[in-house]
Amino acid sequence: TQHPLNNEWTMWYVQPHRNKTWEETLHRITSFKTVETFWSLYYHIKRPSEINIGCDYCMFKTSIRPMWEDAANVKGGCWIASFPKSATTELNFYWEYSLLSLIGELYDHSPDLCGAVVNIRQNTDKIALWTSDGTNEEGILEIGRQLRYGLPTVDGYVLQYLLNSDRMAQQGSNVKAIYTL
Ligand code: M7G
Repeated sequence: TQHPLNNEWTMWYVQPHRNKTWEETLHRITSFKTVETFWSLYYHIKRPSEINIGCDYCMFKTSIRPMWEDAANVKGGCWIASFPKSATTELNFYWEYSLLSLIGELYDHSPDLCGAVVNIRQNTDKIALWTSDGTNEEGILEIGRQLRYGLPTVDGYVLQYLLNSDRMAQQGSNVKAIYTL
């Protein structure tokens, strides 16, 4: 027997390519809606620390595209945690924790959640959980507090909530967090 999830989810992969727009580099891997199909996908693909620099994984509710422009994201934002390149165990663990908290609907405000993204980059890797309502302070903070439990307790780790509209408008430059935990 299969154990149904509350939502159907889709896993995506971003592989940068110099002759393509960002949207063209976004590839859908597969969708799943049971605990068993989640785990068979998860064990089949590489851990975040094993994928190439410049690449991302995204896991979003199937109805939501993993981009700022989607109707579910345009007024939302995300909690972002950064990991030094040496922290591969922490990165992989936190990615797993984030995915399980999404599919398991761990939060009172789970309906606000859209998905999760891991960015593998040259200097610092990042994991972000995207929520749909950047004005729902109570929901954002409840989700942020739960997310803190999965982060290493050593200093240097902070969670910052950024609005997607600010990230869209200020590409490249430093976007100011509206909440920090
Ligand atoms: P990033 O991959 O989120 O993080 O954004 P990084 O700065 O650490 O690499 C890199 C670039 O990808 C952005 O400046 C955009 O040009 C493009 N990009 C990323 N996202 C998530 C989006 C998106 O949702 N929509 C669009 N149009 N471009 C995006």
